[in-house]
Amino acid sequence: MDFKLTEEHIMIRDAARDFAKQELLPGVIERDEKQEFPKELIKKMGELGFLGMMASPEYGGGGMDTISYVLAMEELSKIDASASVMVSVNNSLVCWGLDTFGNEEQKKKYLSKLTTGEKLGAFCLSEPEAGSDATSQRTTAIDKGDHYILNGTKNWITNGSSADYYLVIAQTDKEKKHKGINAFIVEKDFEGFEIGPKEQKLGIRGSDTHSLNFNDVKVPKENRIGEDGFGFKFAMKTLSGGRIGIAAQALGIAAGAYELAKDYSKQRKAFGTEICNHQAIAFKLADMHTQIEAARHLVMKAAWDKDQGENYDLSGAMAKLHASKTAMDVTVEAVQVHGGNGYVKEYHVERLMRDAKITQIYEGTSEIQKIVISRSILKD
Ligand code: COS
Repeated sequence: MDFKLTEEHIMIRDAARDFAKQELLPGVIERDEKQEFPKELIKKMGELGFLGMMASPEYGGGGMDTISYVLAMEELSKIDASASVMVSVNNSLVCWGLDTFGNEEQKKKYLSKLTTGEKLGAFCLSEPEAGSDATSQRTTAIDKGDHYILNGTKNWITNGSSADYYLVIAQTDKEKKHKGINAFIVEKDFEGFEIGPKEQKLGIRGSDTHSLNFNDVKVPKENRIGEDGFGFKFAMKTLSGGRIGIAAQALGIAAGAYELAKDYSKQRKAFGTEICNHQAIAFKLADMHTQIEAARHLVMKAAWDKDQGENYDLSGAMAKLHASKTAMDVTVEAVQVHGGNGYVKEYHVERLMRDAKITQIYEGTSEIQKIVISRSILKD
């Protein structure tokens, strides 16, 4: 066993850390308040290679391993989880999905633009009545020979209005249940595609989340991903990797809040000494650090499994379950360590606490992760 990072990993982690401090930290409070994220920042992330880290170099990707990706995700998430969710969706769901299951034409036409930040992607599975119960897709894709006609609504879509290309899951043949589901690439300007209102959210407020409507949207057959009926497997396989990215995001939120709390405790004085000298605070920091280290090991193990070609459904689900709980626990404690200052925006920890909650919900709730974990351990 070797717990050491390679020099290349350290370089990537440090580059992400510098970018987050220099480019994401200024304005992070205002972006959260206004619920916006400037296009130029997305472009910059693309130019620096953060949007297509693991994708094949022949399509403009960085060709990096999953360890590099989670290291970058952790660093970006310490500062701005709204930026990191855009990075995560574009990398693990959209680029990875297309790189792994798309055909040559789809990769040339779409992937090569998504890896560089020229275009941004979104992943559209959830519906008003199909969140956790993902097989119950109501959006339909009727086969019309050389094209499909899409009708329906998708909900809570990250990058909802800022994306250019949307991977959309829809039901082609209801009789066949999940085996009758397909995945499609939909372009923003396809006729009948409509972006619904922006959600007003508790956290990750900089990232734009929308519902989407499909009204007789004509999608060419060449935009279907994989064989007919492959859509549900496509979604499940893609989400398995996505969960590692979200676990890394949760880890970063926790680590960011912990670092702020530790620094604060060394400066703030009460009862004649820095508050870190009080066991009440020191023990909180000890618990936070231990939980974060455990989460980091689970995240790294899941990333390593993926890089080694091992099955990562179980390790990814465990990483997400534990890291997202850690993000909640640690951010709540970080606010407590900051006392009254923790409750105001300029100290950042209240935002991290609000951002943490979504990691227990999206890309499979904690309860869904427990389904995946329990099924996996009980099948042997
Ligand atoms: N990789 C490949 N295939 C998978 C898979 C995975 N990780 N997980 C499930 N499948 C396949 C199964 O093998 C099965 O195919 P076969 O019938 O050919 O064997 C098919 O998918 C259906 O699986 P299953 O019967 O287990 O479906 P369930 O309805 O019981 O649901 C869960 C399984 C709960 C795990 C799934 O619905 C899920 O992950 N839901 C959460 C979705 C989600 O993350 N939503 C958030 C949206 S993104 S913000």
